[in-house]
Amino acid sequence: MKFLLRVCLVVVATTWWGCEGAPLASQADADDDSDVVVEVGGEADVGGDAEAGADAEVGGEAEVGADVEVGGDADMGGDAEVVGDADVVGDSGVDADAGADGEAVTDLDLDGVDDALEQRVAEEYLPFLSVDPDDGCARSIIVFRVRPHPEDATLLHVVMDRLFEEDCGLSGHVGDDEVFAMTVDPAVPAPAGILVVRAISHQDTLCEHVSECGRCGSGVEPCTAASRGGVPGFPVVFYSLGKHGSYMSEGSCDGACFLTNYCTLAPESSEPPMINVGEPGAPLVRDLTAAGMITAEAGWSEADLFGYDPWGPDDFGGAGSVAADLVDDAFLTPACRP
Ligand SMILES: [Ca+2]
Ligand SMILES: [Ca+2]
Ligand SMILES: [Ca+2]
Repeated sequence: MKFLLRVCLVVVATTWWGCEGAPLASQADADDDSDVVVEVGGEADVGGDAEAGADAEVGGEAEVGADVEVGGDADMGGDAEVVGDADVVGDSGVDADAGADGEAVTDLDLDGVDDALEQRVAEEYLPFLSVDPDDGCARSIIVFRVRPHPEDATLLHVVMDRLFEEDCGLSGHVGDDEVFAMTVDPAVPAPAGILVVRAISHQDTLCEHVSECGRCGSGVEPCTAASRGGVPGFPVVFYSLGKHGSYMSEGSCDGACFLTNYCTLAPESSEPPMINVGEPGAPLVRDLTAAGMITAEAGWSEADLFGYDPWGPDDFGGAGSVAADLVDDAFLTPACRP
């Protein structure tokens, strides 16, 4: 079946999302019976008027407005402003279709991608995550962001921010944010659809190291690969023992940062709970404790980390700002193809 969403965000002073040109179309076949067609563009769609029904469908105007401020600050230094609104065309058609077979298209974060597809991509295209079996502070979650790739809307850009309760390496601290990002072709099943992965360890320090690998032809190193869920060929993200610096190869990790980082290929991928936090203009999560991620029940005990807002201005404990991580262009992996 085919769902048609027409979504346009006009974002002043931002370049990551083009609405002024000819419509871009992306068609993602994530499963056998669901085609999600996304058309972006057309001033007419936005300029008409934001329908009350459409706004209600996507979560309410008040929420959109409030959220935009956060995204603007984080992404554009406070200059970004959404002047248009998301207009979901064909609500009745979507609803009717949903009633027919029990599936619904939901796009609460207003990026034009079915949120269910975002979730599937995060789960199915997740790399092999190698945490050292001897790591003494591995308690963690992943907050992620999936959106159309800004340079090619037929691809998806995925940012995954792994939040550890603690960095227990040299000069450790409570809270630890370690990011990798990737470009995914949702039309190609994993792992082949994982086109390129980039990790940055110890970002903005003397120890910063950028590593990238993938299937994007010349100039991009092939990834170290491991089996995930019995399927071979998944790229490996290495987290250094205790410090959790992330690297795309064991060789670039071992001895890194003045002999403080060492990695090993774990026997199993370490996959913590994951949550889609939405987009800067339309967050899905504002409190990771209320969302059931950072909770005493899950074993978390550092009071500073409870109630953390992944889109708020605060740092994650003694680590960096998650909101800044999620919009950091340093993690914008290329829109390349094999
Ligand atoms: Ca979405
Ligand atoms: Ca998204
Ligand atoms: Ca760390």
